[in-house]
Amino acid sequence: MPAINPVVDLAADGEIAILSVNYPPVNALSHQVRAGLLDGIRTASTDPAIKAIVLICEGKTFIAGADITEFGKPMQPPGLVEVQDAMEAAPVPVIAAIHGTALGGGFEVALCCHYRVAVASAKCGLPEVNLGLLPGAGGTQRLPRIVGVEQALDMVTSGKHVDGKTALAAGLFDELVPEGTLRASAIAFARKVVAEHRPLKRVRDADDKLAAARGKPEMFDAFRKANAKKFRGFLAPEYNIRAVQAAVDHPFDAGLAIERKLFVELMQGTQSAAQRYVFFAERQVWKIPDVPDDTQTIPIKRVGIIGAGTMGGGIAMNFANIGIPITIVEAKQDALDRGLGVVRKNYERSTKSGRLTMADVDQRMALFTGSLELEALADCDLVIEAVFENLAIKQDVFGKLDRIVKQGAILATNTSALDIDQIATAVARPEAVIGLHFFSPANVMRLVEVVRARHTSKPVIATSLALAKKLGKIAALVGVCPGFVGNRILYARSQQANAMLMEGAMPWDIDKAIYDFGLPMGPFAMSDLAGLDIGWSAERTSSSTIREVLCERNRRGQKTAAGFYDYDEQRNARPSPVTEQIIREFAARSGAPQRTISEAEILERCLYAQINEGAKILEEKIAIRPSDIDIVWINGYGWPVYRGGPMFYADTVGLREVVAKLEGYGAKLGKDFAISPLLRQLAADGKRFGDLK
Ligand code: T1G
Repeated sequence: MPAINPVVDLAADGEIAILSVNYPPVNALSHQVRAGLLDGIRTASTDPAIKAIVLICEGKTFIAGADITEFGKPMQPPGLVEVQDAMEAAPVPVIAAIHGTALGGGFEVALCCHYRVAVASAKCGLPEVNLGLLPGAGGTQRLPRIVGVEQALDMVTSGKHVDGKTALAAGLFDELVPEGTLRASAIAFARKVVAEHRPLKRVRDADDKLAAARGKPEMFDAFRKANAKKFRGFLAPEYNIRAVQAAVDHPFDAGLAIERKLFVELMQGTQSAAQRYVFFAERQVWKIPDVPDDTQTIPIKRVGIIGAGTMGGGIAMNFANIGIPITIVEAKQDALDRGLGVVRKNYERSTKSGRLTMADVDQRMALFTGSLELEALADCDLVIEAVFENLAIKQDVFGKLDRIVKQGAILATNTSALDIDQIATAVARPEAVIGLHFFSPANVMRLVEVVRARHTSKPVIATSLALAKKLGKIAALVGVCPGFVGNRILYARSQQANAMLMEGAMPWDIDKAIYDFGLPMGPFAMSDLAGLDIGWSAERTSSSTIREVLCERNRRGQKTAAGFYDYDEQRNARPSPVTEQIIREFAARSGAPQRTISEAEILERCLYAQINEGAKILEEKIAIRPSDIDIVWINGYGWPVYRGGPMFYADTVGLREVVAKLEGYGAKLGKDFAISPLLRQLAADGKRFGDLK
């Protein structure tokens, strides 16, 4: 049988045709793959010697979806539906042979085959919602016909990958075959189907699972209600729900047309553009121009953590989760016991949700060695310091580590703001010093800012990034400056938020604007959660800021049931007349003129100040690319992924508009505020941050 094209091959094993795709890295459904599949199916279907067709893929995975790099470009024929129709209508059985991850359009192709066999390690799913989309090639119509409405709703709105056993039980796979035997087993399965004259199972014809849901529209509303918090701000989950409902309410082709219409609406929207941008940004962030992929890395077999507090304990859990033994050092026994106790409690909490068993908890706790001696860290490959945020204390610790820890080890600090070059002056091997800035709770938050200091070596950088990936984190390599990327941009926003308090806005006005924009919490609610007395002391207080006055009045945040907000027993926040009075009096004392500030101004001043700071960070090469800044803010500060991050958002607003608004606000932005020259230049040139490579 003829090879079809460079990425699709057609061969035969006797009466069984084998249509194989070989388009690395993930056999995405590019136009060439689509053309090859259509041609292959037609050729095999019209060959009288062929009794069945096996569709299989080379490389690491079955088709992992439509080719996302083709989105936004004119679609080249054939369309995917044409390919699918040819498969479903084939006169002989078509069997999908699945390994790796059959995702999106790839799984939709498999659902058009009459049978699906897979190795046990295979996964399948419709993750389009993570791209701000829905399965646009029949997935929302065929999936519920196999698994029923509830499981279909869960799969298309979560985008989760379902494992082989679950897929078999749900009827998505017809047979699981031994690892490494996929091709031969699929051919044998095809022969069995032919020999037993099994029917050409067309999923589109199935109806019983839909019938069970017909006349029960309330189940969709119940699903919406149960997930309202999770879906807040996102368009795609709602569109997925409507498409699945169309499968219940309409015949197949009518449902397919509704799915198509909803898909096109999402594809043309800004949310999907943002989420597709983030998909590629999450892959770009690991690429460091001057640290090649083949840079030598240091094997990390044992990790040392200094400080068993909230951060130290959380960081340590990440390593125990992947089986790396940890030595955790504290100054006092009670602090050590308390720290390890918190770690065990956190693990035990996971047994309640069934994520861990008690055996898992014991196995992870067995990886912990507690000590009161820094000398216990001598043989560690990586030591992470998580002690009190004070430069002198950190320099003292690093000086001691330099004398104790074996050569070749990485000496890392979890500082969230201090100058790591200053910390590195305490050691004779500054090339081994790096910042690993985890976010609290460190065992949960996905982001790590990997901070490259002046002398940090490339193997230390490469090792730290590879390790972050192994920990299941997303890491952005950033340079040394106060607050690195995340906190520095947060500080720029706080300056505007605090300034607007003095001009007449209330904390709840500002928080509402930020919350409605899509962040999980505004700056003042966040401060109340963290505690207003961080860095405050009753001895040194001088009523010089609103925050100090609040602390002096024992309004230190949620923990005192009062801060910027008042809190009830369930910690629900409500605007506080006491805080309002404190702010009004404070502003009056400072002579600041009061005025009503619009939600638009609140947002623009907060967000555009962040964008401006991001531009300065790029100017200073503290971040490698704008999308890294977006990755930091999406994964560390709750910036909604459907807005792409501050830098992507700036491009959707238009940089000229951002500059014009900042110029418009002028002195209100503060005497030290200056518009970034890079931002000005890009705006003047009609360019976007997205044009910066
Ligand atoms: N299109 C184009 N490129 C893709 C791609 C895709 N679908 N998936 C991955 N890549 C690239 C990726 O950018 C990277 O490139 C390389 O492959 C390796 O990826 C009609 C409309 C499959 C689980 O959402 O989830 O079908 O950086 O680093 O960790 O309904 O990739 O090396 O240059 O992620 O092993 C639906 C997306 C599409 C799946 C593999 N499908 N991909 O993970 O490798 S929409 C998806 C993934 C759709 C239809 C709709 C993962 C993976 P580079 P990687 P990995």
